[in-house]
This record gives sequence, structure tokens and C-alpha cells, in this order.
Amino acid sequence: MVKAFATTVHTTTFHYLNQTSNRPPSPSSPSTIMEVKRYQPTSPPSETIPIVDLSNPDEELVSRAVVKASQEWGVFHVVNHGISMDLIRRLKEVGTQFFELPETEKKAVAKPDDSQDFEGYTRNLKYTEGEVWADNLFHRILPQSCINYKYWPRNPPQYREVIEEYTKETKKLAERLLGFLSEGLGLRHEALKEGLGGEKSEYVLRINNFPPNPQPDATLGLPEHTDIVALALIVTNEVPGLQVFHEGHWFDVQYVPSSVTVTIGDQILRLSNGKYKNVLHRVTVDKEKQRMSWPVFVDANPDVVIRPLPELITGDNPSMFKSIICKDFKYRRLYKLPVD
Ligand SMILES: O=C(O)CCC(=O)C(=O)O
Repeated sequence: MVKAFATTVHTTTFHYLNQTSNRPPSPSSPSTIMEVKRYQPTSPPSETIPIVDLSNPDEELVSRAVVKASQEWGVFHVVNHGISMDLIRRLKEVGTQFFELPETEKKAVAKPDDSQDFEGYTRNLKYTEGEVWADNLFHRILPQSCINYKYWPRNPPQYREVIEEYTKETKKLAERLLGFLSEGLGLRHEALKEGLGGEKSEYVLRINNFPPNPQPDATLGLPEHTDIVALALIVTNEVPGLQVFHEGHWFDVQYVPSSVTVTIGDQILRLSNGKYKNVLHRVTVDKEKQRMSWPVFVDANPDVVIRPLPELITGDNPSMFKSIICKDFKYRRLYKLPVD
């Protein structure tokens, strides 16, 4: 298992993301990395994040909607996605119950101070600009060989059973979406999954707890970033806070109760040779309400070479990105080193 990338330049926080704020433009960064002002006002919601109904029997229509949303926005909601509402309710329940435990109990699964990896519970509630203002629990959920149960809470007792069930359903959903995205590239259904390492690609659960913040305008729950992974499948509680950058404006992502929100990350941008967009996003905090979110990140196997899928590259469509091994890619992203 690769752990080298997982320590950040910050001593207290691990970001499973690629931050872009407070950074001068880098000539060798892909053009998709945008510089934004942190407090740029959000635009009026004349346009909203696409919503794709996955239960539509016309699979081709569904596929086209996923592809269009991934090209234009890099983020969309899916509804009727096949994960039962009861399972999502139980996922939220076990996460909420974990964060309600006394600090001493949460520390049973704490990320060790000297850990070179990201897994475990961390508390980052001393706000510094550009840092996370949240409590997080982070652990791998697939493949089985990568799972480290020492970071899975024993309390609440049903935690493991619920997360295992949720993992199975999330994998099915992720693979269906990857299939649509592959077809949108004119490739076989399995092309992107295989490009990420097939059954050896990694799935990681993060539970974010953003407590109310008396100074919501001065603090972000998560600073703007694109995900260094392939995809994130996110469920949240009813408190809005996710914002995405689209055509020069920040948009609030509306809370759609039965949906899973999908964000496209850097790896899909690269594998698709730039066809799909890695969405820049951030999370705001609320003055009075606690916000929580449960992203599952679909990540390439650390030893896979991240590069545009070779079938896509022609004389007319040259490669936009150099090949790089996944673990090196993530290391460079996390340390904000240039990546071609
Ligand atoms: O809280 C959310 O809605 C998104 C979380 C997120 O972007 C992350 O954990 O990287």
C-alpha cells in the first residue's frame, strides 16, 4: 500500500484534494486549474446543477445526460440511483452518532500524529485560511486487501455493517457512471474502470462534520479544490454548503434530499484527455447549523499510470497530459508541485 503521499505540507491536516487558493498560476499546471478569489459572491441561481434520473428506462438518454453534465459542469446530482433511502438514512445515522461521541471515544480511531497516511479521525477546528474547518473521519473501504479496520469506529456497533452495505451499493453506482463516461468517449463500458486499476482501484469514505461557526463569512469548511481522485459520490445532511465554480461564478449546490451528488476529479479529467471537467468546489459553513457530508472517493490504484486512455489519442487529438504514476501524481498535487 502506498503511503508516501499522504502527509501534507500542513502539519495538522490531510487534504484528500488539490487546493488551488493562494497559489500563483503555475505555467506547467493543466489549464483546468483555476485561480479564484475566496469571497467572490455566488451568482444568482439562474442555472442549477444538472439532475440525472438514473431510473429512466432509456439508458442512452441517461448516458448522454451524465456525459453532458460531466463535460459542462463536472458535477451533477443523480436521483433514483439504486441506493435505498433506508441505507442512506442508516449511513447518516452511524456517522452522526460517531461524531456525537465524547472526544476520548473518537480518539480511539484517531489518525496517529506520526502517521504517513491519511486514515483516521482528525479534528481541525482552529481555523487558518486555506485549511479545513471540520472534523473528519477518513478510511478506505475497498479493496478488501487495503482495509485497515483499526480506523473503523466500533461505536456505534452497527457502523461496520452499514458501511459495508453502503460500499457495495456505491461501487455499483460508481461503475455504472464510469460505464456511461466510457461510452461517452466512444469506448467500451469498462474502459475507465480498467484505466483506474479495475478491481484494484481504491474506494475511500470520508465523513465530514462541519459544526456551526460564529463567523461563517470568515471561514470555509473546505477551501476550494479539485479532487485528486477519479470521482466523488457525496451525500449530505439537509444543510447546504457545497459550492461549485462554473463559468466564472460560484454556484450553491442545492440540497436534493434523495440524491447523490457526483463530482468529477483530476483522474477522470486526465484519462478522458480533458473531455470531462474536474470541478472546482468548496464548502461554506453555517452560523447556526451543523453540516455533515459523506463523500466516497473512487481512486485509481496507486501503481496505475494516470494518462489519457491510449484509444483516445490520435493525430487530431494529441495527448494533453503526460503519463504519471498515480502515487507520484497525488504526491505532487498534495505538495503543490507542478504536474504536466
Ligand atoms: O461536503 C461536501 O459537500 C463536499 C465534501 C468535499 O468536497 C470533500 O470532502 O472533498
